[in-house]
Amino acid sequence: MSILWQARFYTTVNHLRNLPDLTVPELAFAGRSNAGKSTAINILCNQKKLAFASKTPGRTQHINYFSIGGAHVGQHRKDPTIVEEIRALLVDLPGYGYAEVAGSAKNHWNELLGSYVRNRDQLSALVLIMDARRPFTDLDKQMLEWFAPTGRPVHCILAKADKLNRNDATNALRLTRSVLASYVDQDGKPFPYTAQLFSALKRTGLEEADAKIQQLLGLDVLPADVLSELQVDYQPDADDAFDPAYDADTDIAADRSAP
Ligand SMILES: Nc1nc2c(ncn2[C@@H]2O[C@H](COP(=O)(O)OP(=O)(O)OP(=O)(O)O)[C@@H](O)[C@H]2O)c(=O)[nH]1
Ligand SMILES: [Mg+2]
Repeated sequence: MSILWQARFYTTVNHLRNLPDLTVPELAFAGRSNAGKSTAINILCNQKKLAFASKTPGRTQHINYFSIGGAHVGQHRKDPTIVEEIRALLVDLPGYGYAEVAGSAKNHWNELLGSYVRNRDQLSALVLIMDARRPFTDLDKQMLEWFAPTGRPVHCILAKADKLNRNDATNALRLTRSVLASYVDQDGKPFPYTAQLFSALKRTGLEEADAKIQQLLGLDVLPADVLSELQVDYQPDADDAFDPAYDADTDIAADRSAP
């Protein structure tokens, strides 16, 4: 069982001014419309209808937030989420590149998405979901360009890998990694960018994605309050101090010869 299975719907936002004021780390799923963002969230969180997935592109039109922590797996959905116990937020972003969206709505989305990924302090990492058959469309590159100045990690998920044969899937992954490697900072150091293949249909790449997301959100370590409880309150006294004249061999020999 993954901690992501605890995910619950938290809020939906249509304007940046309404973004939640929690300070916990956020991880956002970005990608073209129909790439498989909502489906990936559902399968990672082991819930059929957490995020709306649909055959109709442009289904996710607002920024949807899901909380991790603050509720248990199997808790009734009418039981309130304990906000103070939320440890992280997953964010399902509206897809971009959907041709049939009217001009003004398209501008609204682009502005919303651009400002969000560039300016959201809590945004610890981006999961960029791309159709494995056509990674790195211009809009995907635009997304990376927006986010790159933050220096924060990006994990690319090549979704719908079931639509490719093994050879083509391997090539898509290789191509993706080489594009990612071309992003370097002023000192020539590569950005923390990673990639993997994924299929919601076949459930391939699920464990890898789950582990990566937990790591990016710091959920793979115990929370600070649990850690501090586990810590033994150890204060070395003077006798414990290291004595440079101490010779372990002599000590052991003396010990052995003792009656
Ligand atoms: N074969 C296959 N189909 C998938 C996979 N992932 C998603 N799909 C299908 O792709 C379609 C779009 O999936 P969504 O998850 O709604 O896509 P989205 O990125 O959230 O789209 P928007 O909300 O429009 O931005 C649905 O019909 C899914 O069933 C996959 O791994 N394999
Ligand atoms: Mg969606």
